[in-house]
Amino acid sequence: AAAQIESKVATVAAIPPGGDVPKTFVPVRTGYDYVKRTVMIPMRDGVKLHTVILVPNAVKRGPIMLDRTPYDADRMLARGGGGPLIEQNLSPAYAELARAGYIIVGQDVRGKDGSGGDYVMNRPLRGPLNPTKVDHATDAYDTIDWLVKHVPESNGRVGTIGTSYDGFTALMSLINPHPALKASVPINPMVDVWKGDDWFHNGAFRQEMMSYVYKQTATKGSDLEWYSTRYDDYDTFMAYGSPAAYGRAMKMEQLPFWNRILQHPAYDAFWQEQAVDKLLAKAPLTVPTLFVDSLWDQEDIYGAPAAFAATKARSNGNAHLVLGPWHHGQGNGDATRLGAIEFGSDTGKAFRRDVMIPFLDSKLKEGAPAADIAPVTAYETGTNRWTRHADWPLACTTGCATGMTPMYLTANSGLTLGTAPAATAAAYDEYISDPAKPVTYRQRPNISPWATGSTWRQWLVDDQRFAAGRSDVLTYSTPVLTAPVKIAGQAIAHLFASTSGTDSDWVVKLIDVYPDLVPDKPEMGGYQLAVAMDVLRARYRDDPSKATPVPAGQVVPYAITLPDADHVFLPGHRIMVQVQSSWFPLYDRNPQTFVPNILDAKPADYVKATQRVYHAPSQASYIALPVVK
Ligand code: PG9
Repeated sequence: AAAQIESKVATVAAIPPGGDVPKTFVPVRTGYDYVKRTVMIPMRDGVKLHTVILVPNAVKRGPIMLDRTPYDADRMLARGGGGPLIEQNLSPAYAELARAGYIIVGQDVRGKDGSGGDYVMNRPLRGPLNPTKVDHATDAYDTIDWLVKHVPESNGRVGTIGTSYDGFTALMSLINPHPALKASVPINPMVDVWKGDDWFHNGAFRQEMMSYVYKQTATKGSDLEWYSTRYDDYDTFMAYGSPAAYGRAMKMEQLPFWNRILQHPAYDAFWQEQAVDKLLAKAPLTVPTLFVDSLWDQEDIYGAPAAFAATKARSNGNAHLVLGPWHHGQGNGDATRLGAIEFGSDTGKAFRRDVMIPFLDSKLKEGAPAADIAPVTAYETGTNRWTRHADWPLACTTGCATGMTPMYLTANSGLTLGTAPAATAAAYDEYISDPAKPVTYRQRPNISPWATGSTWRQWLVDDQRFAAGRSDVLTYSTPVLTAPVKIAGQAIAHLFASTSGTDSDWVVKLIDVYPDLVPDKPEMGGYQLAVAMDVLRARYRDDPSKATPVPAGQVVPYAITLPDADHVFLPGHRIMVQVQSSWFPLYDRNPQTFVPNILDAKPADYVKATQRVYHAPSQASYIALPVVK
C-alpha cells in the first residue's frame, strides 16, 4: 500500500512547473446578481485611474452613479467583504440605487490606491493653486466621457455622488460639467476647510485631524497607521503642547500637506481660493444637485448649506438642499437614532426612499416622471418630522422672510428672548481660562476619533452637563418654556467680552435642556442637548486672513456664527447657552498670548487668562436666533 501511495505521489508532480498559482484563474460566478469589472481609465494627461464598475444583472440600460474616492474604490465596492449579492458589496444607499436600476462606479482619485498620477490633498482647481492641466473637474469629465462610451449597459446618463471627501469630488464634477452629467448628490461635502469643515473652525485648529493627514498622505495606499503611546488623547496632546511639536515628534515635516497647514494658519488666499462654495458661485449651477447636510455633522457641518447658499440664486431650480438629523454620513445608513436622541423611524431610509432616489430617477432615467422634491427638505428636530420649504434658511439677518430674534444674556445666568437686560450691579460674568486645565470637547477619556470603540460620530449630541459644572464654563438659561420656540437657520452669538490675555478662543453652545423629569425616558431628565456649537479664534475676529492681537482688558465685540439648526425647543424645555475658552483636545489650545503662529506656540506662551462676558445695557451680549413662527 505504501508503495502504491508512493507511486501515486510520483505520478502527480509535487512541485508543478510555475508553482501552484496558475497564470490565470477564471472563477465561476454562478448565483451572483451583479458583474464587477475593473478598468484603468485614461485621463487627458495620460494618467490612468483605477475604476471599479458594478453592473447589476437586472440592468440592461441604466444610469451610472460615479463616486470618486481617496479611500480605496476596491474596498468601497466590496464594503461588506464582498460576496454574490449586491448588498454584500455596497453601502445601503448604493445597494438601494443598484436595486433601483443604477450602475455603481467607484474610482480611485489620481495618486491614491490603484490609480496613477500624483495625489494632492483636495487637489485645487486648475489656476493659481494648481498650475497643472488636471484637477477633479477634468478627471470627472474625462471619466464620465469614457464611461458613457465604454459601459454598454449605460443609458448615457451619469450622476456623481459621494460623502465627505467624496462629496468634495462630486462638487468638483459640477465645474465645467460633462454633458452626460445629469445629477449630483454631494453628501456632507468638504467645502471650506478653514471656516467650518475639517481642518479649522474659524481659525481654531482641529488637531485630532493630524492622524488623518498622516495616514492619508504618508503612503499611496494609506496603510501606515498613526500610533500613540497613550489611550487618552487629552494626555497625548497635553504632553506635546502644540500641534507643530507633535508633528515634529511624528516626523510629519516629511508630509507636504502638513507643512502647508503649518504655513497657513490664517484664512489666506491658500484657503480662500479653494473654498468650493466660492468656486461654485462663479458660474450658474447647470446640473441638478441635491446638497445633503447632517445637522449634527462632526466633520463637515459647514459644507452643504454653504454650497446651497452659494448656488441657489443662479441655479434655475437646480439647487436642492436636504438637512437630516444625522452625524457625518449617517444619511447613508441606519438613522433611527443618534446617541441618546431617538427619531422614531429610520430617517436615513426615508431620505433615500422619498427624496434621493426619486430625485435621481427623474434626472437620470429616460421617461421617468418629474419628482416632487422641494427645494429644501429639512428634518425638524425636537418635533421629529420632515418638512418642505421653498428656501433655506427661514430666518436670517438679511434676505430672509423673517429676521433674527435677540436672546440676551443677563445677570444671574439668565437668558431673555427679545428684551435687553436692565442695568444691574454685575455687568459681567468672569472665569479663569487655564490652558493647563482646558475644557474638553467630550467627557474624558478623549480617545482618538478613529480608534476602535470610538463614539466620535455622536459627540455633537453628547450631554453637555459634563462641562456645565465647571467654573470655567459660563451657563445661561431661560426659564422653562411655556410655548414652543422654533429656529430654522444659523444662530449668531454676539459677545461683548474681555480677556486679560492678548488672544482667546470663544466657544459658544446653544443647548436644548430637557425637562427635569422625562417619564418615558428617565435618563433624559435634564439632558443638555447641543443644537449648534462653534468656536472663534479671537485673533481672526476682524479679518480671518490676518491675525491681530486682542487689546488686553478691553471689552471687544465678537460675532460667532453657529451651524444651521432646524429645531423646536418644546414647552417644558429650557434654552441654554454655554460659553468657554477651549474645546480640547479636538481643537488646539489658544496660548492666550498673541504669538506669530499658535500651531507652534512654545510652552512659556501658554498663560492663564481672566475672561469676562458682559451683559450690561451698553455691552449686552446676545444670541441672534433665527426664530420662526
Ligand atoms: N471629510 C472627512 C475628513 C476629511 C479630512 C480629515 C478628516 C475627515 C472625510 O473625508 O471623511
